[in-house]
Amino acid sequence: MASAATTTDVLIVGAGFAGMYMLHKLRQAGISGQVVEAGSGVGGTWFWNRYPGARVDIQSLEYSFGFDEGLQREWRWSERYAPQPELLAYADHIADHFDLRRDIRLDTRIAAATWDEAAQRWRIATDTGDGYDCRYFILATGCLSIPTEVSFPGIEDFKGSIYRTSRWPHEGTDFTGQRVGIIGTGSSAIQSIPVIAAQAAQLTVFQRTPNYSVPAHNGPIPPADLEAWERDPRGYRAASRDTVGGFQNEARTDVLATESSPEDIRAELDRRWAWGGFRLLGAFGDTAIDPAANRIIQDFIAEKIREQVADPKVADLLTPKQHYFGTKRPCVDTGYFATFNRDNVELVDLHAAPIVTFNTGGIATTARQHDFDAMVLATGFDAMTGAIDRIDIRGVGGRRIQDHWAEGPRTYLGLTVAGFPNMFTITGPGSPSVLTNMINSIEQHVEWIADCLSWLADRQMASIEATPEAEAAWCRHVAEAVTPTLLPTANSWYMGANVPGKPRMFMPYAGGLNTYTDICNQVAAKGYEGFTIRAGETILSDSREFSSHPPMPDIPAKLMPIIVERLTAAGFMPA
Ligand code: NA7
Repeated sequence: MASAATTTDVLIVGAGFAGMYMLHKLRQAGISGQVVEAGSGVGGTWFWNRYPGARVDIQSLEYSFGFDEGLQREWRWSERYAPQPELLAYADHIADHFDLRRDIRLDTRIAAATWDEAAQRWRIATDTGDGYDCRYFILATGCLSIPTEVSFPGIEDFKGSIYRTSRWPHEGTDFTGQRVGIIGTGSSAIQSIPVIAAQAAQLTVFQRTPNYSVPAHNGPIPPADLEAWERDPRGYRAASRDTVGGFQNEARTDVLATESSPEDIRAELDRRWAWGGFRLLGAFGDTAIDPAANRIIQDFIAEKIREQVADPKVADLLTPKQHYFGTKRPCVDTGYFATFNRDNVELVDLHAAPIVTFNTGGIATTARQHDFDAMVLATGFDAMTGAIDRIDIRGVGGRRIQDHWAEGPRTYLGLTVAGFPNMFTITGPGSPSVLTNMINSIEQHVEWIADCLSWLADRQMASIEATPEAEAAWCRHVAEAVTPTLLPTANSWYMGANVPGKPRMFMPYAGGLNTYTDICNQVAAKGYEGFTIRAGETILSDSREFSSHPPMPDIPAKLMPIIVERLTAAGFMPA
């Protein structure tokens, strides 16, 4: 393979926002990069997820890059929450504006990557038979790129059309006059159901688990936000990045729902509901930890569902009861619940009537036959690890990433993996990623990686590798950060719970983007502590420890007993 391989400093997998910004940032540092992308266009998530109603769930003013003044000034979003075509246009604009396409190869998958210890380089193989020889290997593969391989008995017999939300046809679909069925009630389904219902003759929604959804109240960008942004775009972005979630949320960590009066709670939740989107998450400091506080928000949302859905039985079925609010990423909708008031929409509760089989006409549940012209599968993703462990990645000594991650993904800082030198993950497991505004997390990762590679180049170093000790300490910290919260209690894709056989482990870092950024900066400032850095026989640094722990947050006294109990039970504090 070596003779057929193209040489580059850095091979980047994926031409979504992460891969494109990485390429641009490396070029600025004088480092050559090549992006390889499986799709036939750039845009990642926004290239693939073209289902009707697809749009971002973070306000576009914040879900956009801040690294370039010109880009910021010339791009204007048409709505608070941009729709998929506009997000894809933004991705294309970035590719053109920064002249990235000449180093992006489309329609090509990376099949394998092998670390050559002697040369301290990665040997990369594509699915077209050629390859790359590179110093650094960067996985910008996205957290929600690989659809779950759900399969239903008899699905191959179905005579109608089958669509996956995550692989929607580029030419679009026309459901006019059709009977459509949709499986799933996650974010993709909740966004597409109102749009499909408005077009199709009949829409049947097969629901296994109801989800919390808050209204987007989409429309023009709120004037106050636009003014604040226009006054000081840099300051606006910095304020977004200096938050737990990477977006401005008016978080009130010191106000507890369980200590507030019913009138104050109501006023605050009503205000946030009217504003829309994720702002509900920041209302009180105890809802992510204390079940009693979470219950208050659950009851509030249940009431909002009852207000929107005319049939009390349907409203009850649509009300989540099996997980706490916020333990799965809440959905942000436009008219979802009210869609169930339409005469042409039916809700099927899969707990009461499970699917027995697909057949030529449609779906047979234990209750009856449902006939369809088209089926939509909105059944989710093999999140966070799916796109990485489908590549045959072999590190030091030929160790496979799948083996290293057999009990769940292990990383140092969510950026690197022990035994896999010079390999970086952007928004990988162990980083805040999917708990945040992804664009801000991407910016932070790309900038940290580019700084690291420049630092190594300045010192003429050939490789950087997380030590097993630092990786173990980081994994422990990731587990410790989430343990006090309710997050691990849900069967979420954060936990790997939606993929049969996937290890159950909370994958993203729940300590907050702001805290995480501080930790990463401290690690770099200490000369990349927790890494072995070398060129051939020369070892520049071999600091095994990871000592850059965050300061203890200010925790309201009332929550301390719950937190201590959970940390003790999990072995993080002595009994
Ligand atoms: P999600 O949120 O993982 O939703 C998948 C949905 O599909 C969910 O309602 C699942 O029910 C349902 N599902 C999955 N498999 C089945 C089977 N076999 N039978 C019936 N129902 C099934 O994926 P999305 O694409 O909607 O959203 C992913 C993220 O993208 C989202 O969080 C946003 O951040 C953007 P379950 O809950 O497992 O009972």
